Amino acid sequence: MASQNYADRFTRWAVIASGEGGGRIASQFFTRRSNPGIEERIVVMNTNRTDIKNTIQRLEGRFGETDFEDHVVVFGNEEGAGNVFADGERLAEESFDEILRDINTNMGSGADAFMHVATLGGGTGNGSIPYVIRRFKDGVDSTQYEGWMQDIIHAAIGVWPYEDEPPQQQFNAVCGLSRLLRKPDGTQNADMVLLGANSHIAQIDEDDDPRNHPNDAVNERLIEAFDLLVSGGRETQGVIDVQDLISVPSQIGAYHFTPAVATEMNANVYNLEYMFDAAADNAFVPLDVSTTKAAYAIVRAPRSLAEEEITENEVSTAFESWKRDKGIEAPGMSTVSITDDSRNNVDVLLLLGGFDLEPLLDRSWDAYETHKGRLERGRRLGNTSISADQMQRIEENLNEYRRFLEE
Ligand SMILES: Nc1nc2c(ncn2[C@@H]2O[C@H](COP(=O)(O)OP(=O)(O)OP(=O)(O)O)[C@@H](O)[C@H]2O)c(=O)[nH]1
Ligand SMILES: [Mg+2]
Repeated sequence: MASQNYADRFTRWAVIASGEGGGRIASQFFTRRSNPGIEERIVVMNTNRTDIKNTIQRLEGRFGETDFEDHVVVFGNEEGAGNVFADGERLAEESFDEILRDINTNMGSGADAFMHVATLGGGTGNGSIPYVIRRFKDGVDSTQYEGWMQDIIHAAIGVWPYEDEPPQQQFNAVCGLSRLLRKPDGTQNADMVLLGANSHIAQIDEDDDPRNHPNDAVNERLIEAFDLLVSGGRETQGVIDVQDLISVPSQIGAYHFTPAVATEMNANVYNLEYMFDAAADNAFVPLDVSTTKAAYAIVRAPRSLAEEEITENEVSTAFESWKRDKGIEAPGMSTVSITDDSRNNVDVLLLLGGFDLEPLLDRSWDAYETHKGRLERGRRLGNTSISADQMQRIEENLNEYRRFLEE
């Protein structure tokens, strides 16, 4: 990539959101003046026209007119998937050609990496996103689509339901995680799966305005983490690009991550190791940090600091020593991303990967079993039934992925 212009040296990310929650998370991109690394490459899919309309109205009521509407893709001829992921998947399957075409027309001259966004508690986002990723990974028709469409990196953000949500939502989440990680045949699906749990993210800052819905703070934090991730792949001294994030984790078969973020840390007060600690305390899912199998750190600092105290070397040394201190034996990298912010504040994103999933799944497993039992007893919930064989593969794929983590 030697002779390209400045913009071409960044990873060209695209955001593909599906479902109501996914759409609301992605809607924040339309409230900003610019989206570095993403530009106009945003698609918000839904099966439910009313959901989309509400999201747009709510957004424009707060921020004025946006061009959200130009990025909307409605698929399927049913109003929503009624919390049944098998329905969401079927609708995406039926409309896959249109979805692909609409994605294509929203991508300008192409993209290098997709960030797929879905909540895992519902039917539309959860049903369609793992399916769309799988179809891309299996290869889209090369006679119909441009070269860039064949060879994209697929990362995903999957959002876990609140702890107090009913069994069906928890069941969906467990199945959604399995399907993001693995195709039905047991091979790898997404190149990287970023997890965040609603209850966990919502309690990060107890100063949140209680008049707001906790989703608002959660959605903002998710986008903040994504912004930091994108910033790590920009023209800095050392760069962590998406290729770096996916290659080692995929090789070791542990490619789920969670972001852990600390922002606006005053560099005159705190040292880097303290900042890493603060970030790790704000991980987006419950986890035992010492079980991390791959770890990345992206430190965003104003130029003046990056040249003096927060250099690539300092960050790398501090990160290695922080990992040792936490008992983390994991490959990974660190980088400094520079802002032209005049304040002395530093933002830190840790991407912690391959950690033991037990603390997260523990909260949902009983509910998962409860709902699975209802399905097995033949209670029809939704139009599409999940066959016993499909169900078994979904569960076995997740169990096998977890067994692999223990090795
Ligand atoms: N973080 C976050 N979670 C949300 C938001 N909206 C809904 N959720 C969660 O998402 C799950 C429900 O999924 P939805 O996104 O509403 O469902 P959907 O993808 O539209 O699918 P259907 O409505 O079943 O067609 C629940 O676990 C909610 O707690 C949101 O704006 N932010
Ligand atoms: Mg919905």
